[in-house]
Amino acid sequence: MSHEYTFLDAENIADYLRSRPETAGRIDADRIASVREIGDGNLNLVFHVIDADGRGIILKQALPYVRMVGAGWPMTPERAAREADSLATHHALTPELVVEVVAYDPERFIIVLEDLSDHAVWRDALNRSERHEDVARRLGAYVAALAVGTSVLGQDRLLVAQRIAETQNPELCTITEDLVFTEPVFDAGRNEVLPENAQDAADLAADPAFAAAMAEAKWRFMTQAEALIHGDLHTGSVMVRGADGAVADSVKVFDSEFAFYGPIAFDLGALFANYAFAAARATALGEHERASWALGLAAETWEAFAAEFAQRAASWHETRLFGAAFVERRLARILQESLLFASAKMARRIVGAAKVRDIESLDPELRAPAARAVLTAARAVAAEWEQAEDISAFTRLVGASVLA
Ligand code: SR1
Ligand code: MG
Repeated sequence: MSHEYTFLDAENIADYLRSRPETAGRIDADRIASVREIGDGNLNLVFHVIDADGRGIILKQALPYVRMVGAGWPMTPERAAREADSLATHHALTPELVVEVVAYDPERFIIVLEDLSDHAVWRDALNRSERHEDVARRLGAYVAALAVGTSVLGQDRLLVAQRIAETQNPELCTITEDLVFTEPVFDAGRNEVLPENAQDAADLAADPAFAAAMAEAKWRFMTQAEALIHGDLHTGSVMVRGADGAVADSVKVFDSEFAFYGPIAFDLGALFANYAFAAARATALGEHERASWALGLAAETWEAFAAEFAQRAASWHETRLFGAAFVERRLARILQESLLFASAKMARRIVGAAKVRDIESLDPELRAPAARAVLTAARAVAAEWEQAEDISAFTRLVGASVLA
């Protein structure tokens, strides 16, 4: 399908806002004071617009290609519809934890979002060695809310069937299937590592246990339509507000264009992997106590998820077959699958096309050992995920290399 539409820029944004009555109460389009392009992700344009009274708004526009590569990698802008829909769905379930969608424009693939410019991207805060407390716990509760609230556990099964059909996102899922599961094993020409890590990447790709785990992970990702998951829940998809060292006074999840009905554990695994990156960075910088704190976030997220999931079980749709024993078995399976997905996520961000600043912004002499530690952790978790009985398995397997 060809997509021809006008891209937003500093010159046309005021006219655009005037054409969208939903934004009238949020910003004065006739008195725009500043427009700044702030997109730092891999895919889209993002503008922060402020009016003369200091009121702000965010405009996010999907391009018909992958921004980090350019027009050579076409990508459906319909992903913006998936993002607007999933943000609205998740916001309805946990309004305090998800950015608010003000409007969606399906003709120009623009999402108008509440202004969160008083927040910081959590990854950036972590990379500044800051500690915002209670974020990991709230993210566990967020995943549990959408795990129950969008699945047959919390919704009518006919509605779930309809939502599965409406939220298909095959192009974005294919990115994940390729970059996250296949390419760490079979390089498609997009992988890149420091020369010092070339052997580590080769060892990863040649590890039969890792390849077997990636096959299991990819199969589950492609077949387990459990809940409307975020689909890309890394620390760069979370905003935090509050003082360094204090409990965050606000946590907001955003950027869910990869959302689809998939495995609940995929979102948890993404978080666990990103805690491992933060820990590896802290270790590389000699911040050992902070490294333990960062890796310990996995337990905080997991325990909050498990508690919230179990608590919501009391009031879900089917409580006869899906009783206490089912909850216990499901949690045990989700835990193991979270480790499986975390293994994939750790490996892909080190060897694959889209990396993370936690590791990339380290000086090369620190970056190579940090990258090696994460790959060692990915392989250790891939070898043992099916034996994991509690979250301490993740901390132990990852900590052996990432905290050393
Ligand atoms: C081509 S998009 C590359 C990556 O950016 C997003 O954050 C997703 O993780 C995706 O895999
Ligand atoms: Mg993103």
